[in-house]
Amino acid sequence: MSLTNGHCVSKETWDHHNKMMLEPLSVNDPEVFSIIKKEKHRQTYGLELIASENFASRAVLEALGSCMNNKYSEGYPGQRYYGGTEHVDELERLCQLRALEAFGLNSEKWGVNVQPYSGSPANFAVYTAVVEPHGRIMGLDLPDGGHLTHGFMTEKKKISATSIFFESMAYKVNPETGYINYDRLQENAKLFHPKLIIAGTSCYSRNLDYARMRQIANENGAYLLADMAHISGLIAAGVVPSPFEHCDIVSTTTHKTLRGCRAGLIFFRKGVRSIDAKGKETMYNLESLINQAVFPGLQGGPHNHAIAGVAVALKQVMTPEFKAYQKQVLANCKALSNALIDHGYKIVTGGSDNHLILLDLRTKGSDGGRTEKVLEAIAIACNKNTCPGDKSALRPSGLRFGTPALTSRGLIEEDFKKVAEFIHKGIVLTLEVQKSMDPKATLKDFVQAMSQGENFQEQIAGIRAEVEAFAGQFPMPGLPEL
Ligand code: DSN
Repeated sequence: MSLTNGHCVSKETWDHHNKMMLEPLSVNDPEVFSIIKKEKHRQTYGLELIASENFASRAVLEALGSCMNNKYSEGYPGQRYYGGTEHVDELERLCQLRALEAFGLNSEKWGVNVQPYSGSPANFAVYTAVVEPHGRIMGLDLPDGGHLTHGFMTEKKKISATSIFFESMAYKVNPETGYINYDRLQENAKLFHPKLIIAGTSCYSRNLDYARMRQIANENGAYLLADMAHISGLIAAGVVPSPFEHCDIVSTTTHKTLRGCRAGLIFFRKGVRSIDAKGKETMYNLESLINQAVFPGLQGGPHNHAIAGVAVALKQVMTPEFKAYQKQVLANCKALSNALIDHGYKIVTGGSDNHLILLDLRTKGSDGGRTEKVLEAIAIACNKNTCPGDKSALRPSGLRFGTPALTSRGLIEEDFKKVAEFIHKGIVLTLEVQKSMDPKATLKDFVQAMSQGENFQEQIAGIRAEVEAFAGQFPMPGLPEL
């Protein structure tokens, strides 16, 4: 029914609606704006050492926040189920080209799907593409540095969908050395006959032996998937070995060392897969299997704003500045590792080939949960993590630290020595709090003691002020205000 001027709503309400659609966030939703401002403050004045995180550039965030968010485009370039897709087609093709170029791939031999919403859906798409329901998958165990999506299950429960819908058998690291036990993987693969082996990690500081894993995959007629999510930026810059030479499929997220917005990519081989003794060729058919698994198998419309952000990030990846950045990520990681060793800490495997280290607190009589809480209180963000040989995942004894995010803010080796000092102060304080308590006290009791003791609170406030003053000196990439 018309109220005024032929409208079904009042003119005043309609005018307000139209004004609302044009208001900036700060005016339109001060509540969300203020939460984002607080997060920006946390990121700016804290030390971000979570190995999987990074700071996307301003250009990436502008593309992510663009009108590309508004467009539906189920299907692939040139074959969509929606009209008005000429520009998203152009964007998706550009993103595909850049993805291949960024990793030095020949488009005759490799294709790429740029639609996965992130790394977990990308991996699940790969499994559904090439492994039949309840087919067999082998990945590095989560407590040994693998990822949830690589098939994680415990003795009591299948946790990851990968272990629920497929049969999963983990391979492990040697608990003494912290290095992957490839011999055991080879033996077990011969018994388990996997359809797919995953060469990928979430907390492993050493280079993978892709050639060895290829050999094991070949012995079993298995596909070899590299999940390079953590190290894809390092690979693109050529500062760690590339999996492409040895793998059939390579998946990645785009927001870790690759420094884009949150999304996923799946690279797949094209052309000849194998030639038998009589010279008969078997061709790969991964392109159609993987594309169909992503859409319509698992996903609906691609996130075109994310594809825009990824395309921008991939252009940056191909610059000399990005290569310099990745070299610095490695140098900073070594500096952090060495400085912590100098402070008397044990680093799993004794160091790192990449962007992360795992600090083992067992020799200090503490664990990852307690130290993570104190470090958080002094504005240092990191993860608790199991160490090789940990008996329970409920009390992980390590801390995972990564250098990609702070390196994006311009920190160099000398700065990471300072970062190591702050970490050391946090751990010393953790031990002090622990000493004041019953050794069997729970983590909850620990957090209570930490925040109630006046002396502890004072010390936390003092170190936090130092950390904030230090972190605040470094520029923060991204959008100026948000
Ligand atoms: N959860 C991420 C990590 O922190 O390693 C990987 O997806």
